[in-house]
Amino acid sequence: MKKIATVVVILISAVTLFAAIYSGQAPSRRVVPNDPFFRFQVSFLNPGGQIPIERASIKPSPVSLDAAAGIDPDITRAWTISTGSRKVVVAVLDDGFFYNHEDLAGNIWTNPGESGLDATGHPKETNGIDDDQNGYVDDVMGWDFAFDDPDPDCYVFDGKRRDRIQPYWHSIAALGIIGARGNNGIGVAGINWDVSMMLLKIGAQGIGNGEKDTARPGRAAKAIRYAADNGARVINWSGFVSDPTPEALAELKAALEYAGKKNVLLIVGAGNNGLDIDRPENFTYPACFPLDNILTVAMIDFKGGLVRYQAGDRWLGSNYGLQNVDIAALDENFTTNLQNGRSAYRLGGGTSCAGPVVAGIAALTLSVKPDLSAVELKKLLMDTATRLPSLEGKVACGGMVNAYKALQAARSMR
Ligand SMILES: [Ca+2]
Ligand SMILES: [Ca+2]
Ligand SMILES: [Ca+2]
Repeated sequence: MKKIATVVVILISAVTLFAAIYSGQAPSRRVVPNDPFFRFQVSFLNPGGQIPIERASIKPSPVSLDAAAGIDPDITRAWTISTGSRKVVVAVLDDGFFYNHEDLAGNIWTNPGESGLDATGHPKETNGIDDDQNGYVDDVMGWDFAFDDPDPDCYVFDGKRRDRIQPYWHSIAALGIIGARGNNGIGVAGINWDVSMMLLKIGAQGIGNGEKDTARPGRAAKAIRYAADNGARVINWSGFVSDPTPEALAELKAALEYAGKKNVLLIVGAGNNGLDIDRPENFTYPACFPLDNILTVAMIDFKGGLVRYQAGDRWLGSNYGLQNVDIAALDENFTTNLQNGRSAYRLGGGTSCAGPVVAGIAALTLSVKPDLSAVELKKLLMDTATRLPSLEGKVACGGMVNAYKALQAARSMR
């Protein structure tokens, strides 16, 4: 209990701390950060009812969410236990990153072997030497597996050069949900106020020029091996490979098995097609590999239902499957974005945003108990999930991720 008291005292000096009393429950504490847009982060703290929020920080457009109180991952109570650690490394696989974002830059991973000065006084990150001999030259924040260079930036490719910033919300949202700097008076709070996010770029707009991107599984496999070899414990990949060859699938699966041996847990979104991905005709990868170091995430709405919506004459929504989908999380997250080349914030959704919620909570759990194995971490997250009737028979644990319960469980194992 001593450790808890210390954490709480430190937090009191840093943030607003107040007691909330629920009927029939003991008073419980919540930590609310000072980030100005935290008030729109209903996916972290859902008061229920009709909730007015904005869709974006630039050109605000109000939207009203119809919510049921308590449908959230209880992150504000989890923060009484931990707000994260720079020691926990989360690798993010995506198609290019805006790492200079005002609310992300402080939580980007720095490769210790490629930072500081070399023997001749030159910065290791730009000296053209593979200082840590990991096979990658000047890989200070990760790697660009699309262009095979050390800069995992978010530029479009016109066939010859990279010259225009890509307004690509997907990767920026994933980073912000997992680890936007918290309680810094800027923007939003990530699930981890402090964390190290390794940037692994596996594709870019323009690659393949509209043809099938057959090299994507190979790039992803390399990125997964890189993450496992360079200290990541969690990988977030809000994506899938389309129409892979059997050889490409085997290569990808082997990389994930390798990562599993190094205790790396892959968090992946279940996909947004509204399909039962236990049916072989709907299999999607990496979500459907039968590996115990993969955690596949469905998306739920603010009333606790599996997301389902009509698009034209088709029904879309969260993919599901008792075998291949493990847990659920809220998908609509107000988080970091890039707009007109500048740091911005907006509402993002889809299983691409539900996945990072679980990845963020996995990292937060490791900040409390770093020596959990990948399998133990997956089991802990599933065992502590909040059961919801809508998820029975749809996802393996029948529940939505619960950060507070996960961190309590991790703490009790210390
Ligand atoms: Ca290197
Ligand atoms: Ca170097
Ligand atoms: Ca912030």
